[in-house]
Amino acid sequence: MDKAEKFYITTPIYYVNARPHIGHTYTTVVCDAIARRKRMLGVDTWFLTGTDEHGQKIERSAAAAGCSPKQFVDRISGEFRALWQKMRITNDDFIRTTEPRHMRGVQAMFTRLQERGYIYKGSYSGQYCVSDELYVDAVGPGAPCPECGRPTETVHEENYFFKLSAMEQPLLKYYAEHPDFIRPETRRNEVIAFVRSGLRDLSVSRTSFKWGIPVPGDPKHVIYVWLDALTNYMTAIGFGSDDPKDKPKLERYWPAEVHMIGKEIVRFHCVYWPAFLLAAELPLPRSIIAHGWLLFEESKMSKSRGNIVRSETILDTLGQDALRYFLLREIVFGQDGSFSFDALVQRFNADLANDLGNLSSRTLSMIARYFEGEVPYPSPSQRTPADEAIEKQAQQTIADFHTQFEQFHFSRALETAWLLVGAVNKYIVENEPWAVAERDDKDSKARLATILHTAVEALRIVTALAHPIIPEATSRIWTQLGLGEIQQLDLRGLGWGQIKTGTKLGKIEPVFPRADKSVIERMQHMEQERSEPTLSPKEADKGGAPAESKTPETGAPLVPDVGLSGMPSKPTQSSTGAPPSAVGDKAGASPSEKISAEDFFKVEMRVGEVKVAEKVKGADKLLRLEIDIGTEVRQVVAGIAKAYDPEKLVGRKVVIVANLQPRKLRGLESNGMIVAASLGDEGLPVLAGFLEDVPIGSRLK
Ligand code: ME8
Repeated sequence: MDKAEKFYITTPIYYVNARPHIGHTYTTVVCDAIARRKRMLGVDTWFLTGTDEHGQKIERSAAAAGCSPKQFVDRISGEFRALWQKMRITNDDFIRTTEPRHMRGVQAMFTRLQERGYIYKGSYSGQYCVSDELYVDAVGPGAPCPECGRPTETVHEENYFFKLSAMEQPLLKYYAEHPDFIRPETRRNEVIAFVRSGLRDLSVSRTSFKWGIPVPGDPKHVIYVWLDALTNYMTAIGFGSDDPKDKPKLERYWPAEVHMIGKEIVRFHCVYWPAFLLAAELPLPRSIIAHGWLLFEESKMSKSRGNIVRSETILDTLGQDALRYFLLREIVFGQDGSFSFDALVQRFNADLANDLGNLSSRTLSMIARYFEGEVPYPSPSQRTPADEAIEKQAQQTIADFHTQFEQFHFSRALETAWLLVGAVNKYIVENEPWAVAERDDKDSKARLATILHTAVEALRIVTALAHPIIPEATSRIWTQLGLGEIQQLDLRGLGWGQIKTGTKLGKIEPVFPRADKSVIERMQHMEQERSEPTLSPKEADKGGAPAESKTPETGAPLVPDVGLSGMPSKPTQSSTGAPPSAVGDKAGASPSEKISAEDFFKVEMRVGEVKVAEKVKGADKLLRLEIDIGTEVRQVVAGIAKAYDPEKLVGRKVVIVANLQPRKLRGLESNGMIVAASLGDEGLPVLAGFLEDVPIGSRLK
């Protein structure tokens, strides 16, 4: 490999409207593993991640949390950064789109496009999806976004436009000439079909909100968030900087070799970004790699669906290697894959604790016991076909692992490495070194040395290959092998027979203590505890979310059960999801039990508007509602079907308790409760409402 070779890899910059979850961790860990391996191959590597902090969505999330956008973005961006530090992610830089270096660079990009005649002023009238920050082809207020299905908003604005239509042919030409630009193939085909179907000019400025980067010379406008966000890949390495010190970095690392993204942002990266760069006469990234989604409870893990799992829960129980190994081994890269705590623990126990953990501890402890902790000399006269087979397999493993990893087949690469682990464990069992050690003759001693040498060599090779994926455990095994710091290892020369006879082993300790079943419950419990209420400014200042009070048995928040429909929180509610009883009756908190104002303030009630309402099959009391609460659209399953026709509810404002943990009713996730009075013995629900017009998202206090 050429010493001058360089490699620049990026993750998407994550929105700060949601706290990090293992979906974000997935992309970051994949990039981290790639970057670590590249460095081990002697490649000059630059790895960038960061946070995307502008736009209406963020502005609204901050308003909903009752704090300034700045306070809001500082807090959540800090959480991303802290998580990557806790996980020892090896990013070389962390870019925030609110940093001056970035803002300057985006303005420079805007000006560059303007100077080349690709930006003009016009007016836009149409639908906009705030959640995707996307102008969409949809008709009429509230029409669903074709990308995500959420209601769109109508905008009429004087805007700056980018001549995307002019880039149609240049883009198609570029895709044709660079078959590896978009991967995998399915995404490439989708993108080509999309561009072929025709591109319309793109509005690249907004005047309806302020939280963004001002258009140079026309500060009434802020620059479209995607033009802002995509440019991070260049501003982070010095684009737009006047400082001559930044120039070599930009020249060295741009264009990036890999932009790693999730499949939902392919259009922005594979159409808009290359179009901006072609128009700006700047080099395009070498490849955009789109992976699939991490699913939890059968749908994409995301804040709006309320089905997220936090990395911290796994880090604090099984450790980072368990999470990293799971993500790369269990999820077939490029496809969607499911996360479950059961599967995580199963993988951990089977592959790490049993297979690798056993190979390491039995091999090293036998060398300690029979050879005073020094790697023994393998006697050529004592080599058998079994030793040769292991050596051959190890050499093949190195070659295959590299090829598979380079092609982003992480799961297959790990499978290849673990086949070797399995083969060596079997070899040890079949060759019974413990029985050979019982025999007190010279040949037996030489045979024992050969067996353990074969085992330790294979262990060394697997440890080296697996290091970018499970850095902590492999560093420890490396030290136990007496080989010092694994970071010093150059993967380029990895081959059989390199461990020196007489190498003194380090202190032997177990690397992966087996996890018992209780770990699953512990993780599930931790997830419930960590479920996130929206931050108030006070909490944002404190740097943490308040712990919710919980009933000890159910883990449900201690919300007085006062006519809340939709998400039963008390065991007294029927399994059909019937509405809870009225104020102060048998199902609710006794009226004499007072709660503090502080407890009350923990309940986040918001005004929402029903966008979709429909009956739930097989449940005569339940309706499935989609309610827009300003920052997002929530699915709520409410026990109000006996009192309300679904058609009449659409467009109606309701009050929802927004910070309840999600629950499943009839297999549907319910993400909040609707506030209603509950009348008579039957508890007939009557929805709470307002006489005055109240904006969506307003908080009740
Ligand atoms: O889209 N499964 O930010 P974002 C797999 N700011 N990957 C997931 C995931 C899941 N369930 N959830 C999130 C944005 N991701 C923009 C990007 S880039 C110039 C601007 C990962 O916070 C995945 O990489 O919504 C996905 O593309 C990204 O997080 C979206 O992060």
